Amino acid sequence: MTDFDLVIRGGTVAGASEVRVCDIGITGGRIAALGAGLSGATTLDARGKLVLPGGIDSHCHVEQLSSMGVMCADDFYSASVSAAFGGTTTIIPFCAQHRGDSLAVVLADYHDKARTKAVVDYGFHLIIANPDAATLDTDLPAAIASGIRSFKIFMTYERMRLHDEQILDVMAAARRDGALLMVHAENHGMISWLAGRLLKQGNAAPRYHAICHTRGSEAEAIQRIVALAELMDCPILIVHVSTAEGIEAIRTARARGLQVLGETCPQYLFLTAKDIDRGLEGAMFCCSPPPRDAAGQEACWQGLKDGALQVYSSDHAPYRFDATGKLPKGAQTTFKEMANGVPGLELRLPLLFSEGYLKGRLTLREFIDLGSTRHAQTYGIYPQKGVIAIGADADLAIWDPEKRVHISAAMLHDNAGYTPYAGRELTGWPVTVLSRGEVIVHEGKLNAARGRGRFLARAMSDASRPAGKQVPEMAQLAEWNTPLQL
Ligand code: DUC
Ligand code: ZN
Ligand code: ZN
Repeated sequence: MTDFDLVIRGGTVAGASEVRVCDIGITGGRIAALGAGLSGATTLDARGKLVLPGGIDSHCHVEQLSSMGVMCADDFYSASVSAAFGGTTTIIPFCAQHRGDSLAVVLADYHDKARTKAVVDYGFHLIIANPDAATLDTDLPAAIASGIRSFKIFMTYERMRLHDEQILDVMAAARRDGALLMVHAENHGMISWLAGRLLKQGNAAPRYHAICHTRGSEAEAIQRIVALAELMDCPILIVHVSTAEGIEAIRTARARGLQVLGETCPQYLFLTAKDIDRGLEGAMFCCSPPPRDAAGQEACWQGLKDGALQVYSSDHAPYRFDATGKLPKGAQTTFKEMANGVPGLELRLPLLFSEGYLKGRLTLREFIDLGSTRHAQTYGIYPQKGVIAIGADADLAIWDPEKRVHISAAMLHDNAGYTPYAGRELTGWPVTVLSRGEVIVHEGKLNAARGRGRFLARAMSDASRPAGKQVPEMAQLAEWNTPLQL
């Protein structure tokens, strides 16, 4: 007589409140017991290994068309397989509206694409580039009610950016419907002015990308979006923060009691602008914002440590180093024409485990929080995901903390064809990965049917609850009994 479908035996298990050696009993895809001497129909030996919540990557681009019309190299199959091999069991990619698109049509299309291909569970964020009445008053509330409780807007990119009044409209909608607003914060004018001048003078190599996207452009945009959010009392999360100045702006806003969250990504911890300065090949390291310098990396580590930055995501944006992606005009491609973004779904957690946890920059709990738990809490899927606790989905990554891995593009499962982290030696690897109790990766082999991943309808999270702070002018309106209709 066995008590559970599966027992994971004798691993060092990071539960919600303590790390201890125990068995995990799994039944019906959920964690049913934590204890000693459990018996299961099948047993998985985890002695000497760490059993951690599966990772959650809440910022990745999958089967998404860029604003320049370039399709990224991964579809929902390759991206989710790559995620699984890197210990990530939930992804939240974007469903991207472009100008002129109907949000409802675009969303139906992303559902179709993901449903038949994803091998891990997934949610969606929206990208809003066309904040017209149909979008804000009809399609957006419907999408939010269907469990898509976050959306991203851009302050830069010619074809994506919203101006300040549009941003205020979007904030009003987010607040009204209980969604979290994610913001790509860079000052468009500074970037495009510099790019125009540089290109005119014949400076077109990838390295000029990092010059145009100045530190100040990130800091200015974060300060501006914080001011707009304060006017609306609208919670915001600044994605892919890369600079000390930007992090400081978030810290200051948080110290004032504003609901401002931040995210950083591997490229800001492990790459610098020097990586871009290698001729045309530098395109493989180009993303927006760009990697900075050692001081910027240090600021990002500090931000992760002290809570200015809540989550660590990949911003996986895979484009091949050829005419289908980075180089639409071959060697003649200017830095303004390259597809923006770097791959990182699979290496996100191994990089942080090896260089963050094992090197003593982060505790094990911080590693788990930054790579999994906080994503679940922030985006409304906690405690179904992001925690090892009774009743939670058995989404688990079993890490061999001593396994040494030499990184190469060939060992990875995405379609980018390169990795910015090639040649590094990492320690620690997720050798077995479970999704809802099914072993989907074990010792380098995939055992997951296409389309087994399920859509996650997410709940409103505390992160998207307004702080309840009114600016004096709004308070005055309320006093006059003329509150604004949002
Ligand atoms: N920057 C973005 O804003 N999105 C995708 C990739 C990138 O570099
Ligand atoms: Zn962005
Ligand atoms: Zn992105």
